[in-house]
Amino acid sequence: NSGGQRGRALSPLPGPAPGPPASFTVSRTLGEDQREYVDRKGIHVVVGHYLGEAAASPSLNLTDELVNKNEFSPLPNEGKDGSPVQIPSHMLPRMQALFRINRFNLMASDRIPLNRSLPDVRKKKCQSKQYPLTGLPDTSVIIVFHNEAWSTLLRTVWSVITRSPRELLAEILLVDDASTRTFLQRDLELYVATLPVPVRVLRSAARVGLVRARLLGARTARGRVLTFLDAHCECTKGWLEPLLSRVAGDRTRVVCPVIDIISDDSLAYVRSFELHWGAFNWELHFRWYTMGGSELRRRKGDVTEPFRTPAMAGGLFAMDREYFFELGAYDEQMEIWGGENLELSFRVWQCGGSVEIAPCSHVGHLFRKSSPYTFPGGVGDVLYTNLARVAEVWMDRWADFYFKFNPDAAAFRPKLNVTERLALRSRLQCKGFEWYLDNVWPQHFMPKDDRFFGKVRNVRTGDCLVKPTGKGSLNQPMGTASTSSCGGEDDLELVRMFVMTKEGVLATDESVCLDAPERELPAEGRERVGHIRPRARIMACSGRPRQVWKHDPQDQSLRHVSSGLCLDSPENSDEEDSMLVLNECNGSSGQQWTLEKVAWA
Ligand code: LR7
Ligand code: MN
Repeated sequence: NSGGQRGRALSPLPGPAPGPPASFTVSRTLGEDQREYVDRKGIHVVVGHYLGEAAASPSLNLTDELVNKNEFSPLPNEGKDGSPVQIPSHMLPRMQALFRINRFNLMASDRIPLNRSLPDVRKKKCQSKQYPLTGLPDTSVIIVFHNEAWSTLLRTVWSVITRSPRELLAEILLVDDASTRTFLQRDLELYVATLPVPVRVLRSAARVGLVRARLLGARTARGRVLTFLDAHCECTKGWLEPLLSRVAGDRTRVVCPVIDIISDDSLAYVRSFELHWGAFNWELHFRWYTMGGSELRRRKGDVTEPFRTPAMAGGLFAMDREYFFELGAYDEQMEIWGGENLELSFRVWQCGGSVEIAPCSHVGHLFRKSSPYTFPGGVGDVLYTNLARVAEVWMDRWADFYFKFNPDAAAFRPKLNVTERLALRSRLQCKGFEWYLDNVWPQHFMPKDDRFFGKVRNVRTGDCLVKPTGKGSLNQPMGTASTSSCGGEDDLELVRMFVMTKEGVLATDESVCLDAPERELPAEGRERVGHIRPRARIMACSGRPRQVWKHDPQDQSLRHVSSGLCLDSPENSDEEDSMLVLNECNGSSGQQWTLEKVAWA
């Protein structure tokens, strides 16, 4: 045996090559070959110097040897303190080829020591905060994986070991969801046996997906708290104590760390904004939203204080073990990936608990732009069935809304069997989704009886408002769609749907609002000419007066309250064709807007 050909050849991985897939939006170009993308969780990711479009290059036969754990030995200073890895230029072709295996820079990861150092990214106040260990429950850390790379998996484990107080760490459970890579078999077990804390490897014989894999771990866990992590995380200093102390204070709290970014390109550790909270859009895709002004001011008192979040990202959280099971654990009928984070979030909130983010706890997660693994049954079918289950069980009338506007998911509705989950919901006497919206997410932009939902159409042009998508979807001029495309009753495109609240906020999904500058008087000596008229833009909803509009059902004007100007689709707008601007109100048809209700449930 020449030593080269160990094992069978794996078939090339399906799906797109690295680099941004079509569904990603380039939000800005940073330099020659650096671009920033918004990934599928709405997080900004910089795709940098190593990988440009060029990375979509060489095809490679993925043999077992290639996906081996150790083609490159770690270098002591590589990735130190979370710094980006430098790859010598002669290795770039190899690096790009290896990227395809896990959809992140495997060569970079393999060159970083498994126990690399990371910066202490916490706020000063967090660093000095005391957490008396005697009062804290211990935890089992549960990490599920399917064909994870050796270096990322073991770096996750090492970061837990080196940065958790030993007395709080009952054990680490590695749950193998039917991986096929050989190094994750015996090699892994031999390796973990040498570690200074109990690490158990549990195996699922068949691919069960992350929900049932986590359940497998949870059922054998011995710690009082379950702490879940993805298999490509790095915990930073002091990550565990804030989570456990919140659970200790109230067992019905489900506590998430701040999720920092490990670059899929350079493996750099990038601290992310602490004051993000999670929710979702009209398609039930998880999204991050930024904490608003009043909450920010309230928090000035104590920046270490955990804050409530309507939803969790899903992968990283701590929860009391007994409470986890009392509350119905997970929906076992959920497959592979997706939806379980919303299901758990709704269930916790609606059934009496809370979900929160502890800003003093920081854990890095390696964000990828696409999944490296297979989705038995097809990615769409898997995700939509899971989401359909979430809607059907927890969302009441808003399930009808979801299915009406998401036909891909609606196709699965008749086939769902959610009897057991509905029984759980009534046994636990959980509150309804309206309660959730009103109390847990008062800033939400879901349709409701107290607000308008539908299309906003200009009388002169017949065009209707359309949410700008793609390229950096915020801070863009509000778009319009032509009469023909925003058609009639059967046009159910979500980009053309808007809500208008009692307060006069005109919003679309993902918490983006129609916005315009406060009255902008022309600078002295300057004429108020066409192109300096304030444009109507789409901005993150802020609750500020400049986002307040008033629609007059009589003259059909849509008035920008703080400036007194009217939203206008002016006739003579040659170069700014189809631009919406603010003008002095004049009653012209370009300033008339009809609010066309669309039934949603
Ligand atoms: O069939 C599978 N079996 C598995 O064991 C599929 C996946 N997995 C494992 C996988 O190896 C990984 O450890 O499950 C974990 C999550 O899968 P990823 O890392 O491919 O998914 P992700 O990071 O895109 O997933 C996010 O959304 C998922 C929805 O089901 C889960 O909730 C993930 O835990 C979640 N990750 C995070 O929340 C990290 C921060 C992301 C953000 C924002
Ligand atoms: Mn992940």
